[in-house]
Amino acid sequence: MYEIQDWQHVFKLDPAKEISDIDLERICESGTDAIFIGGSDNVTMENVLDLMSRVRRYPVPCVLEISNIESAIPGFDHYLIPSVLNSDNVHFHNGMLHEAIKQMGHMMDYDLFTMEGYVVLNPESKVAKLTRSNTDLNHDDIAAYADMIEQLYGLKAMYIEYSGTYGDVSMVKAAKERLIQTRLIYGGGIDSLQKAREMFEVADTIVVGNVIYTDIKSALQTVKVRG
Ligand code: 1GP
Repeated sequence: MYEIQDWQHVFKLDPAKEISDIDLERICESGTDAIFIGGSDNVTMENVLDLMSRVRRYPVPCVLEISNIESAIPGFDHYLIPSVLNSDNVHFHNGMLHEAIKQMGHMMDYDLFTMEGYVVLNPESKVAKLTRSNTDLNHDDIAAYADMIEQLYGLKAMYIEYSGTYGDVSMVKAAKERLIQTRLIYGGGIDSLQKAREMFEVADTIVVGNVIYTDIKSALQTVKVRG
């Protein structure tokens, strides 16, 4: 069983981006807790399958963060389903999920799936534009989303997504203060050990993405946050 409670540090690989075998080996053998595979655009069955089979050579949990139905393929250790709560488009709350269950529910092992209550906060990110997220939120807004996710939806994970930029620590704190059992996952702009440490002081899990492709050495340094 792969439990999100066990994950402190995660690398997120984008199937639409190139990564050499040597860099992939460094990432997979870095001591990180899991590899997430996910992205906002150009995510296809082919590139997800290709990346999954390459990551599979290493004994690290391989997790698909589902971006679209087409690329939701079997073979992963775990699946994360983002529900973007500050999107104005119901498709990104539950529409895609409803369609997926209609098509594939009969063969889904629900124990392998975890829903993430997503809140997207970088207005310039692809994910914010794609999902038409309202990123103009204050501390009360994010705290209310945290309560909604844990107290009402009862989700195991809240994901604060600043993809592409380093986030406002005080916003992450405002969410964390409301959460009791729900795990707080933070991703966005972590490109150094110092930033990794700062966010990991607040969040339960940190996700490191883009810097893998721009500065692999700094990416590898971030794993040191793990206890
Ligand atoms: C993206 O949250 C992840 O979904 C990580 O963000 O790519 O900015 O590291 P970065």
